Amino acid sequence: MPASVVHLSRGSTSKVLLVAFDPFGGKILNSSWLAIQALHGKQIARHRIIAAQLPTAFKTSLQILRKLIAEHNPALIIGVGQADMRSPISLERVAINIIDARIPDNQGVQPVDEEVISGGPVGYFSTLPIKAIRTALNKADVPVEISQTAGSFVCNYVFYGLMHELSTRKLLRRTRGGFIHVPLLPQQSAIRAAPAMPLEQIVKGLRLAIQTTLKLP
Ligand code: PCA
Repeated sequence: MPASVVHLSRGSTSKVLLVAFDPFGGKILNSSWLAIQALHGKQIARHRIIAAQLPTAFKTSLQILRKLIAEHNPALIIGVGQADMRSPISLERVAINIIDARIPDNQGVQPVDEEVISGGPVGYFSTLPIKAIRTALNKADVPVEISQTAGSFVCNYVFYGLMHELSTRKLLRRTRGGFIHVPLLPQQSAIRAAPAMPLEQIVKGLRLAIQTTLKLP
């Protein structure tokens, strides 16, 4: 059997891995996790969606992400996180090699001015087609923006760690990846007068982002 047939028969290229986070900073919900859970098991452009939760914690989050990548060998990996003060869906352009935690993570760790990967490049660009995704969301009336920073907390840490894996591991050369921040849900923002977006709209935006990416070579 030719190698390509073996590859396809394993179905290893037909998955999309979505990872999001548990609640952090004293909150009881995380909109990113609720949104990707709604997509778990669904088929989009002939790919099966796998949604997994990461702890909002440095170290453990990346360890789990690496295991998930090895287990599923996905064609596309998107990290999704909650951004408390943003009203549109934010398509992150770049991950940076810094951790500067404003609050402790869920394991009480608060690194300041540390590198994500010691000696790694300053940054990695998302390999999602962010402009095409923006166009698709605009057409569907889902508020969207391109963001130049994923912050310096656990989301940027996971985003950078993901892009580092994709660019340094031979087997993942063709795997695309990126990060999307989503707003709070209305029930979360009411207390804090922060911007919000209904869950269905966040899910619609993520679905379109996945679809758009898979349709482009
Ligand atoms: N948002 C945080 C970490 C987990 C999450 O959902 C962040 O933006 O870093």
